[in-house]
Amino acid sequence: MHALFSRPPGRLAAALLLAALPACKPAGPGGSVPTAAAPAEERHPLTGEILKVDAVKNTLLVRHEAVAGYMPGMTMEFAVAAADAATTHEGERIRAELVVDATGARLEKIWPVDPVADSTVAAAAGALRQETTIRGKGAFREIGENLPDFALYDQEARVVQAARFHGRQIVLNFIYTRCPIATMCPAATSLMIAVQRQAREAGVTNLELVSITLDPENDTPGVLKAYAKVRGIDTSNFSFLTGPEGAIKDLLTQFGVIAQFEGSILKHSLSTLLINADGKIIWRAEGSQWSPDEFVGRMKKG
Ligand SMILES: [Cu+2]
Repeated sequence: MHALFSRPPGRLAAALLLAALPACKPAGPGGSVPTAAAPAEERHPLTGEILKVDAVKNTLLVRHEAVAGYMPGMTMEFAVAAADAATTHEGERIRAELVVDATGARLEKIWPVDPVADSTVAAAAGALRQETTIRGKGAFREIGENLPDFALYDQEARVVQAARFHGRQIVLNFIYTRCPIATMCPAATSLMIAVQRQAREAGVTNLELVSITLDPENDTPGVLKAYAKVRGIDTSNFSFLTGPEGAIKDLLTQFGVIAQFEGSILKHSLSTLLINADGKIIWRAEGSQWSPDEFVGRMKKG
């Protein structure tokens, strides 16, 4: 009998108890007790220059500008994700989100700041915007039309322009790294990997696989790099691209992909396109039930 009651509370019970604590309210007027505020997470935009990358400790030493309303400019070490430590380099200027919580200060959402790269990406985004507007209802690119021009960042934070793929056959889709639905983006990425392998086996020598993020707000170059690394993806001819939200929206319009946030879940459709070496769209498949043969069979070999 005693054993029943002397058992320590289960983990769940303990968690519930802890969760209930901060909700305790003073009973009434005058009974107000100063409660230690829950260790709130603060987020501030930060810009600065990387002085040192430590890819073992996963830290960046950054000489940063003043963080409005938070701290003056100084040189400070920040924790970062392993992929960010692997993507950034000394001497690089970055913009990031400074996250301060009970565990310390870290940088998230790290983007390179390079005037030349940024102006290339911004100019392409502007042209894409204009073109999408001009095409209006005809923005959607049918089979037989060309790949639109774009400039985005890849998983190494390098600028990638559509022109780079000229003379290459491309399989292109849109995914996002946080997609929780196994039959959607994770399945799409598995299919892309299968296409990559089967095309190689079939003797296709000029294939490029391109996955553009649907969620550029979260999917920075470092996040995309981590996504590829965790899945053991061979990125020698498989690029993960991100960039300005506007440019990605316009590409979605032109490629006929629907994506909309509902709370924190991004509801989206899936399309995969095959573009030939002349930059012409020659095939597309919807959803994630297609077979890699559909694509590999339509590729030029040798
Ligand atoms: Cu998805």
